[in-house]
Amino acid sequence: MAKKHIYFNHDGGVDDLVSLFLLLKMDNVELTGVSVIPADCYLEPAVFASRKIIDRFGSGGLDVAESNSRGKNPFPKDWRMHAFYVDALPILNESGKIITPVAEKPAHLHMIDAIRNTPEKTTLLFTGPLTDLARALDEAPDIEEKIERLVWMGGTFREAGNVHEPEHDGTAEWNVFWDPEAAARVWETNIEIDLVALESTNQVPLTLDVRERWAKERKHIGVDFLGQCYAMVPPLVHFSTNSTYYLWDVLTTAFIGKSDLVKVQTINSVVHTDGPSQGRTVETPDGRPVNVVYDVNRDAFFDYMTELAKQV
Ligand code: AGV
Ligand code: CA
Repeated sequence: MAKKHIYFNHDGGVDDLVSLFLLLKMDNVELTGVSVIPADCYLEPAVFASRKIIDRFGSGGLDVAESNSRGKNPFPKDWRMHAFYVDALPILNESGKIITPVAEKPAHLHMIDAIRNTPEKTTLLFTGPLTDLARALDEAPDIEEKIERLVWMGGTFREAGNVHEPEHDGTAEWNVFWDPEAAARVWETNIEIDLVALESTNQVPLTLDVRERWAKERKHIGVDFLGQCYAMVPPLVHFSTNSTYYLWDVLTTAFIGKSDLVKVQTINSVVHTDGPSQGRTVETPDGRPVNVVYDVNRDAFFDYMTELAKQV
């Protein structure tokens, strides 16, 4: 089987870190690099957790790059704390040592090297803001032709986003809102973009039945890890609130490993970079095309991620 070459840039949330774990378990994926941007996380615990996940569940050969990018609109502190909880899980600290090193270069330069040093084209998986990609493209425009595609969790084409902040109208999704200019920069390129937007993830909230399933199957160490991680964040019970957790990034990652879990449609769009709608992605006939996931086989998705977790 020809493996896909994946470079993964994430922002240390529970679902970002679970995504890293699952990528390491996909037999059709070769990870060529991992980097962490301090958007929906604090950098230090997110990098520690990433290195420990690679140690525990990977097969070596990777380092983890730290991003020095800064966003325009910071994430809420409560959410950024999640990386500390994952980093502290006993299963990641059993060995008492960390082997996977921190890369010498910052994330955007690390990614340029990884793309240039991989003979095949690289698929980029981004589950946080696009800042490091925008910077890499400015620094090394030559990498564009070696990018197979960008698979990104970001945006929404509905009225209601998930940003509920002063001076904003609520139409944006957080990964765009953190750095709208970066998304707009990537929109200017000819890179093929597959988008998991908020409407794509509405069918995969964290629910109690999913938690129960992972609890029942916790004899598998990887399934127990899923259960421990998703014990940290609030599920959908009666109605969706601002803190309700969806499997945003995990769906995006599953799309890489098994694209027939979802249906995709092409939408032409632009990114708003200023004012009360900053970070909003809007459909417009003369906008740039993106392939948006609009339907998910929910049961097959949860089966897939749970089976991957049993591969430990
Ligand atoms: O907007 C979704 C993005 C995803 O990349 N993140 C979380 C996922 O990693 C931001 C976010 C939105 N709502 C959240 C978020 C919440 N309730 N808790 C934590 N992060
Ligand atoms: Ca994320």
